[in-house]
Amino acid sequence: MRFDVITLFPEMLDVLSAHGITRRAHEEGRWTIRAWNPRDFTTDNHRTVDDRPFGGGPGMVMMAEPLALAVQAARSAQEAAGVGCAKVLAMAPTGAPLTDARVRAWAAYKASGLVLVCGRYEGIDQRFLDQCVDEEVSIGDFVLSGGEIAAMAVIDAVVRHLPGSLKDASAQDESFAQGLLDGPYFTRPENWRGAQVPSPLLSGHHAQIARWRREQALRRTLAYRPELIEAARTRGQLSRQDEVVLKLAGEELRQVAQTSSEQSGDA
Ligand code: 6GU
Repeated sequence: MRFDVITLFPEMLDVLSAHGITRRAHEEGRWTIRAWNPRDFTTDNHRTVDDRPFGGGPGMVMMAEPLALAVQAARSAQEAAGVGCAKVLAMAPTGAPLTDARVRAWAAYKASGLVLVCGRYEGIDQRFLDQCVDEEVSIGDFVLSGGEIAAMAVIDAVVRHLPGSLKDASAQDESFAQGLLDGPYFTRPENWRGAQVPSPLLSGHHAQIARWRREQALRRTLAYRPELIEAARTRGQLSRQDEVVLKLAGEELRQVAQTSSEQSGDA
């Protein structure tokens, strides 16, 4: 897979090919990356890429033309290399949330190219987004100083799903693959500073281990991401036994919430 990234800070992208799973997959030729600097597509002496927003307000806006020329150059380079451009993505906190489903959909374009546009400053001229971008992507409800870290998050998540990137079946079980958060993991020693590994994991009894792990995944998801429980329920992915676990876990969570609000002196 080929990634072309439009960024004012091309060096930021180097870490992906330097470490870990993404490095190995890069060395194996599973993906390539090229940066394009919008400054190289300006025509004025100052190489201007941003300007003040019409209508006033703080901050600066990225101009449409240098971005459009950079995207056009990236698309042409992809075509010339024999990889069609599948999608142009723009990274912005105003985008639609990144999800496992979107990541897997993009990874399915494994023989093609993605173009990722990184915003800086307050925003990007809307006309460029309307005319040159297919999808806008946010990696969460917080604001980064630029889209580069978000683009790297997208590339990392996509590369993990390219065939051969992961050694084993880990992508099958990992968090979100089943619509739930993964449960806790433990390794040696069995007793670490007085804390024991939960006994079901030491039982050697596969069905018991699987049941315990399912319960832990349900409990964690209910506590941190209750909307994922509701979604799994709607998809018909929760068994009667799951519902029993969730009922008990929900009561325990309400009990804990009530105890801590009493201790903090709430009504
Ligand atoms: Cl994609 N960009 C920026 N600048 N901030 C973000 C983001 C993206 N996603 C969350 N916050």
